[in-house]
Amino acid sequence: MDRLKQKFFEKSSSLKAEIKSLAKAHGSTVIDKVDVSQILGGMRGIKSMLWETSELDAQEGIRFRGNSIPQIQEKLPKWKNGGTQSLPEGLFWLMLVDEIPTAEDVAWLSDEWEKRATVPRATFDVLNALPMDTHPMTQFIIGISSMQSDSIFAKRYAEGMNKSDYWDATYEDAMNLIARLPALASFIYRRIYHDSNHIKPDTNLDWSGNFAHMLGIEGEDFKSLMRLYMLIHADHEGGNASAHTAHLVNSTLADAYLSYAAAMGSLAGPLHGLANQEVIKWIFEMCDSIGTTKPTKEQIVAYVNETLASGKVIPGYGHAVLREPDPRFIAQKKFAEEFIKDSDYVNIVWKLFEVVPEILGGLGKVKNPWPNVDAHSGAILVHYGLTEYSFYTVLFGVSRALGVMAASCWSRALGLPLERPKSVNFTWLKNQIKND
Ligand code: CMX
Repeated sequence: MDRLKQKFFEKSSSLKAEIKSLAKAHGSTVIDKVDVSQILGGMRGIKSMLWETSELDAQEGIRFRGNSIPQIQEKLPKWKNGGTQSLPEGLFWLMLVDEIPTAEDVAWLSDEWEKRATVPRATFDVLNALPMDTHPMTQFIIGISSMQSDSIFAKRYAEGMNKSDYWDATYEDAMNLIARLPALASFIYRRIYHDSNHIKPDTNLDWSGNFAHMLGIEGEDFKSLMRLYMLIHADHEGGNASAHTAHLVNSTLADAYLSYAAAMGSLAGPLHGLANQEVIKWIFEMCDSIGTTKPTKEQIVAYVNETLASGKVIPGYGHAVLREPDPRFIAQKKFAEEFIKDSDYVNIVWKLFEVVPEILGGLGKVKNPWPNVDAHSGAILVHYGLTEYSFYTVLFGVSRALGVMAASCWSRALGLPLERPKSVNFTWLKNQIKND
């Protein structure tokens, strides 16, 4: 058993036993109540899912095993050959076993993913058969699904695997799938935007550094950006649409490939991960409409108001849980302040940060007028030459695999059951209110 798997087995076995006895002793303890606005309002805030890897606080933002973004940036090891950012390999380790890894652990995980990174030829053939204008997220989902025939979980399940081994097969699938994603995603990028001029992996690099290399954007700063990007998008507790989708699908014992492909379908919606492409598209349209890439604050305010008046949302602003500026936005802003001098699009993002919250706040209905993670990422990617914004959500998706795959390992190790909440119809709801 490898070193990470061994640790995971020990940690998850003891929690499993604890959960079993807690369920027996306190199964009927009432934790929370549900009100009508939650039923009608997209189940906001209903506590109904176990998710070990991270938790989201409305004010403070995401905490990975109790660690905020600045804390993980400080505690997690960086690339052994230099680089300014902590490695997402370390975050996966932390999420999976609740321990800060050593530099040696992280180097081991980089090597392990490198060994598992081969994407099957058939997947490339499937992708090459798709029309070039198929959205990159759709290609990504098809690519992931096409690898499902390699699922160790599905194979062992068909052979009659004992349920006490589910966690083991899930761990193997999770590790293989994560390892393959940079090659899959960069294949899609190079196919669509660089005439299928593919770049071989650099086996001396870490997972994100190699991803940056295979995308074809060289330079240490872009590698650092990819490490940061993969770190901050990885997990946002279990209730967000992509994580929840993975959790739901995986609860049927659908394997990691099927669960993650389904999660990517959720991420591809404009209210969720697609917002990162929508933000920069909207900024480009604003610049075209105003006729400059250096708009004044007054021009920006007018454009924001125009967008709202036409019945559209301001992409990159608002959140279902957060009630303060997203720490993931702040982390990217700090990166841009340190590494990017004089980018018109980054300056626009910062001007938007100054004016949009007041405008949205003035509408009186928006619960969170602050920027979320998607408000900043596009402008930085454009600065480094990754201008093809239809691809941006794939980057988000590669990172999100770290959280949802770690969580799937936990779900199978803890033996969490099939997810099955109760739906009601409107008549039932009205009668319930009347009877109350
Ligand atoms: N611009 C304009 N109106 C907004 C808004 C925004 N950015 N954010 C919220 N609102 C509106 C909602 O559309 C809703 O209006 P109606 O009552 O007319 O339907 C009202 O304000 C109340 O919504 P809310 O409770 O504040 O927000 P929700 O929890 O329902 O939705 C979110 C959250 C993210 C979908 C929403 O803020 C939004 O659409 N933002 C823009 C898209 C975006 O950036 N999504 C990315 C989120 C992060 C991620 O998952 O990647």
